[in-house]
Amino acid sequence: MSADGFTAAPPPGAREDWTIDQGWADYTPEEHATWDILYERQAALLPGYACDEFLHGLDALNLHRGGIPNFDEINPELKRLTGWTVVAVPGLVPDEVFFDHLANRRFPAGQFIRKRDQLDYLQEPDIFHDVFGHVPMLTDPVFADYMEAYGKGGQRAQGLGRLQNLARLYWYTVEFGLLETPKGLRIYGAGIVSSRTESIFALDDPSPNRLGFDLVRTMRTPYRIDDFQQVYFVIPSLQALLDATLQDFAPIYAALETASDVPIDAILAEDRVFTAGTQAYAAGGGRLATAD
Ligand code: HBI
Ligand code: FE
Repeated sequence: MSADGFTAAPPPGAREDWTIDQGWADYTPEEHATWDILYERQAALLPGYACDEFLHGLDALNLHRGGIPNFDEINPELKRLTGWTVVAVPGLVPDEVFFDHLANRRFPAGQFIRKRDQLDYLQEPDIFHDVFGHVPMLTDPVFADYMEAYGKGGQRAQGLGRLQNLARLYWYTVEFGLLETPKGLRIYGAGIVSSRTESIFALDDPSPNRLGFDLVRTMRTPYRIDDFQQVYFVIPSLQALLDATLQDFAPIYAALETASDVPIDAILAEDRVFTAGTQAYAAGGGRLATAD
């Protein structure tokens, strides 16, 4: 939001709600091939890493047909399963626009695909991150409700000036969340499943802390957008995640006004510890820039 309180105007060619046509016919053969490369290596890696709900969603939407998915082909099935649709946007959209889409069960997905020299990492969400990473989980009815609740909560958090806390919840769940299953820890976060290197790091590397999810704890923990996470939070079930959000956040936000941030690598006495990480990766300065 700008200083005068108005949302930035959509860029030329975009609608009032920042959506654009996907323009599927205009993707080049090289762009379709980039999707295929990314798809093939993630699909090969993810059994044993991603949670069953994610893998089922990937199948349900038939995302493996080859090339960049056409939203007109995904949407009827997604809509039938959970009432969600995917809409195309130019890239990051203002927070309030983002929340309004989520609150109405529309997921805004970047229209563009990354270039070949950025296969492993980019900060702006492209169509591979948004569609491969986020959309499969939206086929799960419980997760679908959680995302809508997040959109509605975002609108309230903005009014209460606590957006930073809610954004941390999004980061540590929707983007970088882990799920405890009878088969072991599994990934459900879109930022992890859409990254080959972070999928391996998040589950297998001894560096990061892996701690039980707690709503307030998560909201007190800063995050990094430039490298692998130093802490991942583990939910016991998607239902438990949804249940945690079905309460009035106003008293929590009020308490957070005076609560301090938890250092990103800290383990608290009350944390449920899955992994007490060595933090060796972060201490070594990270290596994302030279990954692969
Ligand atoms: N826009 N397209 C897009 N995708 C996002 O994930 C996104 C966004 N705008 C704001 C935003 N995320 C976050 O800052 C909010 O969750 C707070
Ligand atoms: Fe994302």
